[in-house]
Amino acid sequence: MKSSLVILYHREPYDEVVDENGVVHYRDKKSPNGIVPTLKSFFDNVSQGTWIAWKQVNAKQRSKFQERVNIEGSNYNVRRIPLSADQVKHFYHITSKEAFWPILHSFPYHFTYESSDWENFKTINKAFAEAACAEAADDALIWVHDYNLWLAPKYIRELKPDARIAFFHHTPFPSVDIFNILPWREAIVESLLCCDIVGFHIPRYSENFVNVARSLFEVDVVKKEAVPEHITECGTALAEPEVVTQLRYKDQLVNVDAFPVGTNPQHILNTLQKPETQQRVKEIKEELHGRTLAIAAGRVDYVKGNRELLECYGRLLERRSDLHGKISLVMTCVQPAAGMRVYRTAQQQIEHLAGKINGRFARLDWMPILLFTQPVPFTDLIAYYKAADICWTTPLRDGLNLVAKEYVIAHEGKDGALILSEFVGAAVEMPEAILTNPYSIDRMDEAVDRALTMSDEEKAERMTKMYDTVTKYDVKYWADRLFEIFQRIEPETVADKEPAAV
Ligand code: GDG
Repeated sequence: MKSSLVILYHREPYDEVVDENGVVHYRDKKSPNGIVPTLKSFFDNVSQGTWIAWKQVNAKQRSKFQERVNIEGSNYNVRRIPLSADQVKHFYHITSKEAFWPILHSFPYHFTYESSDWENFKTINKAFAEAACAEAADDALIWVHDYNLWLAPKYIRELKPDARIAFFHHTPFPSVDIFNILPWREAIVESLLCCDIVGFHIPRYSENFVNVARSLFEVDVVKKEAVPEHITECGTALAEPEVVTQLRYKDQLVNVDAFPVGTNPQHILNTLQKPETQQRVKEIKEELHGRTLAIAAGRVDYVKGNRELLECYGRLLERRSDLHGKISLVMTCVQPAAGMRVYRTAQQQIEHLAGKINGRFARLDWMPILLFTQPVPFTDLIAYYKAADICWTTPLRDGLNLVAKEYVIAHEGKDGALILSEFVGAAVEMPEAILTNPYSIDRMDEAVDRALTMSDEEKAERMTKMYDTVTKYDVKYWADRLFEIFQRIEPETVADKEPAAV
């Protein structure tokens, strides 16, 4: 049976479990955290679905590679694209992370052209598109995720002219001057203009995309609208007053959507209520001996602003000796997959700075920074959020930033303080956070001072408003809203096109 919904995403949505007889079982991932379960929930609305992801295999594994995997007890299959280690390295670790990622996050000086392998990128995108088309019904909805698969829509449209194609960007989308640095810009944008919907987290990113498209091709703006009701229209770095919501390019009507992904508040609240989480919160508080706790959670990545955060913390301890022994910073700075040379320096910087601060200020009874370079279990993370007086999340750029939302939920709108970068998508959803500019030493210092001195009443007032926002615009809201938009796209909006020869 062909699928009426096909999702293309680089991560696999299942666990491989080997039983006592050595038989491999593919089971649905049970954790309801993160974006994968949200995307899988779209399969609830269809009778048959397919998820397409890549899988790294060696030559021996490839000979007996199982392309299609049936997920036990579910209504969807997984179609796996086998990639060699070398293909993964060039596709994911180099071309995506050294060429696209810096441009998407407005770091053009990190952009590396020489090592990029555009041909390999095209080959892999084409393989995803062919697999999607082989699995999809003629009028299926094919939903492509993130910049790793930028070219898939074009290949899909060539093979299946009547498919409804949607694309969602999880990263920021930069301004036209930055994006157009990419030497492959026309191919990328032309592919995105084959979609029925191109989605972004916030209006600024969708406006940037529209401007890029208009700079490269003759596209017509069909519709402009006000931004969603909870999005800031003016007064902060990523605010936008209105958005283009429809474009026409040749015979394709492109709906441009901007709506931030939400979290799963109930899962966080349930985790919080578990006896083991409550016990961890109690233990953390006991270990703190009344000290103020700040939490900074995230990955090692120069875009995440870890260096700027640590430098600010170092300055705080330098200028406020009264805080010595009275404040702790817990930083989870998870290492990226091995082999990404671009992150080696970022990681060394973080470890060096944390070591320097601890070396300068630590006492036998007080370590200013507790740095985790391996992921902490989810229950521990929630316990740290709950115990933390301050959540400090100040990336230089970030598509959205789920950490900020998770922290707000863990405090149930009652207490806590959120220091949030103006340059993350979530900043235009949560103006009640202590917004700051991580590029400015003064603004960062002011923000941390503000978090340390804000009255309990003001904290509660701000957190209540943010809690209302993140619980209303949760991941279910995002998913339901998108599903409604998908249903409104009629296959007929795609004008008469002949399928390409396969
Ligand atoms: C991309 C975009 C966009 C962090 N440390 C630990 C841990 N985490 C979890 C957090 C959170 C997730 O990692 C990080 O999510 P973010 O949204 O902050 O960032 P990215 O991973 O870069 O995600 C981003 C997102 O896609 C969604 O579209 O918001 O802008 O870059 O959920 O909880 N989890 C555990 N241990 C840790 O130590 N278990």
